[in-house]
Amino acid sequence: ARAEIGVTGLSVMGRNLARNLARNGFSVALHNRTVARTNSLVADHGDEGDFIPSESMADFVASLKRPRAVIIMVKAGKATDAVIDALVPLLEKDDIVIDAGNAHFVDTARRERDLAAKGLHFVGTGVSGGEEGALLGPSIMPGGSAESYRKLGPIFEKIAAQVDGTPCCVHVGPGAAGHFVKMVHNGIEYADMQLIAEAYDLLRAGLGASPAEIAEIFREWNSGDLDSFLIQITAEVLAHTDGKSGQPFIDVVQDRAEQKGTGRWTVQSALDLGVPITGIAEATFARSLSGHVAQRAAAQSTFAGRAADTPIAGLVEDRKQFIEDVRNALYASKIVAYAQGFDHIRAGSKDNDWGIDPGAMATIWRGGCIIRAKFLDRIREVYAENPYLESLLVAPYFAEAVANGFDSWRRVLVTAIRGGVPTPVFSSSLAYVDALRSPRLPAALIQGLRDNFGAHTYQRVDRDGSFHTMWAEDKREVDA
Ligand code: NBP
Repeated sequence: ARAEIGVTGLSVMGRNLARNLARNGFSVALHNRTVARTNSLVADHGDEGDFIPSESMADFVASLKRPRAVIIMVKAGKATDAVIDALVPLLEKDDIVIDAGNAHFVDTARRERDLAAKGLHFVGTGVSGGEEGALLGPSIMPGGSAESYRKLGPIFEKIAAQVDGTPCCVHVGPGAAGHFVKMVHNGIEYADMQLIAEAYDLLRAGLGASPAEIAEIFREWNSGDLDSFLIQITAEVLAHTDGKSGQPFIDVVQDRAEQKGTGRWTVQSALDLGVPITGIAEATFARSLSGHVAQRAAAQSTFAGRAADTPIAGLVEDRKQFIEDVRNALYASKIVAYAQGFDHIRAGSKDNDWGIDPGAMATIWRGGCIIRAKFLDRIREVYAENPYLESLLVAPYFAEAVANGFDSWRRVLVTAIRGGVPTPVFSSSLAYVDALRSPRLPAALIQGLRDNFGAHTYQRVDRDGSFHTMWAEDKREVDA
């Protein structure tokens, strides 16, 4: 046995991860349910490093040095359980099973418990960066035991993306911490993409600009605070012309956004933890809404187009100002989405005793992953200064950016609402900040109503204790 690490599941992600490992000098055992994939990897890239292919799971396990480290990179869900079931009987105490797919963290927690009972380490690991990241350096978010990280850390840190000499990989925390953080990362990605889409929609409707012209605006934005991978590829996608029709590519793509589940899981978990991640939730619902084709058709014929009194183009007087306003609103909304995502990570960490360092997450997301951005350096700095910050929003740098954006944000939303352009994440993000900074919320009325119909009691502003008003009687107040 000579392989230092193994990969089973050699579709696009596993194949590229295995190549990345081999190119970095590790000897890699290879396995895939369908042998043809293993063979084609060796045929196409066998010269890139030391690959040890096996047709059977037993030979694959036998080719690994002990304690063994096996990466599973298959379709998340049943396939992962099938592979674990085939693998585990062949393993021995202290071997490490790494699930690098997009597993639901609840499944990861279950699998870790099951394998721990057999003396095995199970390491649920988030991997972000898509196909290219897997090959050239992803952002890696491993959970599992500290002991397993002692072996895996040096390998993962070597194959991860590097930013300013720092690897985009850190031991996130025990148990399912890694997959939890990857899930929230994807949730933030949903919000980020929806915000970009709303900005594009506003610019297109407000300026009557072509996708190619809007691509230029995004290209310019990418040289400032908004500098990020997603803004960069937005410019690329908007500038692209469809080869078949000669139309802008964006106009020949069906406007129904798909999802694989990580956004939904993020929102479900946030509901359980009571964390208001409004941006991610609105972004997830916006994708769902886009897919409700029959409802959209019915509403379109009922309300005729955008149903606005004044088309948005007629509302934009100063084009330059409008572009700047959209930019500021996008940046402020993005800060809100990240603030909410980091709140979610902190709540999940507290609930599960994971001890996740939020600043370390910002650090490992600076490179390799889909949400990589200059902005994450700021988040890293903010948490380095104060890891117990109440909210990213109140850190001086972000507070200033949000406060500076207020006027733009409101102007853009007034224009969007009058012109009938839907901006769920721009809007809900401003509402979130306005609610947080309100000295008094109408939640007091909710409490009054709850006490009225259900005797749910309330607290007073001027006295300690819980109280109930006898609504159906003489409305006297009693201690509850
Ligand atoms: P897929 O998610 O398309 O899965 C294909 C792989 O799963 C193949 O190797 C296939 O084997 C194997 N597999 C299946 Br399906 N059912 C199996 C079973 N019952 N037993 C054994 N193997 C089985 O591959 P991918 O796109 O490379 O993604 C791999 C993982 O990485 C997923 O969890 C994904 O969510 C995650 N991820 C993907 C990206 C991305 O950008 N694509 C990014 C980050 C994370 P076969 O060849 O025999 O059919």
